[in-house]
Amino acid sequence: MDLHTTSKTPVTLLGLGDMGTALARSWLAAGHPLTVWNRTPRKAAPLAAEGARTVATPAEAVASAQGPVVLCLLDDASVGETLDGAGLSGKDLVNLTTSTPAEAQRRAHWAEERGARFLDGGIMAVPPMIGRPETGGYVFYSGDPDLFARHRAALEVPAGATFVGEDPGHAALHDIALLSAMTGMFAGITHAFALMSPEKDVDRARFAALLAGWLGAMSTATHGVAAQLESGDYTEGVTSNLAMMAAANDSFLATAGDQGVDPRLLTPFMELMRRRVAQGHGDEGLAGLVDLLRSA
Ligand code: FVH
Repeated sequence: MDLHTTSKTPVTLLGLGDMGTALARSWLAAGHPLTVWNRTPRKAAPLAAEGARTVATPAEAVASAQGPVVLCLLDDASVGETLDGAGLSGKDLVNLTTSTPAEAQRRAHWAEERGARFLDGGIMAVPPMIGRPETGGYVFYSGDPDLFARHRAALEVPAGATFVGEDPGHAALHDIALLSAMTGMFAGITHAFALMSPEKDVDRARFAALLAGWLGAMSTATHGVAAQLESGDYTEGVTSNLAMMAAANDSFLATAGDQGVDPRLLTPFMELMRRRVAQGHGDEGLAGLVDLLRSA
């Protein structure tokens, strides 16, 4: 595509793995001039056939960039290797590579030292969700707010864009917080199916639908925790208090034993609840457990 025949922001993309390729296709489909580079060049060939311009080196890609230089690589180390030797002065870097908050902060500082503007991103989507707004996928961004504003339209092509602050580590922190919560949910799902699995007369698909509905309904607990942490009153709005929940844990453990299920995915959280109740906070909701975790 001729860069001068479209008003769409030209995008440069380094990294054509599963996610990078999905991002590339969304920009091409939306008519953005796209320049791509990948360490293994053969992965760029299908995109070249679809209209992308391919270049031989990251330095060449960055040098010719007239819009955001998006990185979607394996990890922070591969970002450093890829950009080593590229002339970054005056360039707009948007790093969608999964990083820790500390890595993102260091990378932002590293980029600024080299004269580049920097935005970090945490992708809350899997490749099939890219370019499909109806799936609800989005990307957390943090770092330079002017850079986000300047390239927002292009960045919203693959998935929604949610800016979470000027601290470049905040996108990664939001990303990892959500994924950590997901890990806890997956642990619960695993335990629930283990409890049910000896029962040959239980329809798994029906149980799965019941479980999904229940998890969805319970997920609104997030708002109660936020309100309690904000007000400092951990009894605010409590409908199911810790003492009641901790007492019910005995039934959960007994049932796990009866069904031959190892309770290890639940017991650390139950122990936290027990400690908070023992400290005299049985009338609270979940917010006090946040304090317990932070003081561990
Ligand atoms: N795929 C997913 O479901 C998740 C969804 C949430 C966000 N992640 C993160 O996105 C980054 C890229 O993920 P990906 O799915 O594209 O990953 P791969 O398919 O494994 O591709 C990795 C690309 O990185 C290149 N690469 C690896 N090491 C180096 C290096 N030292 N120097 C230069 N490039 C490197 C690799 O190149 P090649 O192997 O094809 O030559 C791929 O382009 C990632 O941070 C996820 O956590 C995806």
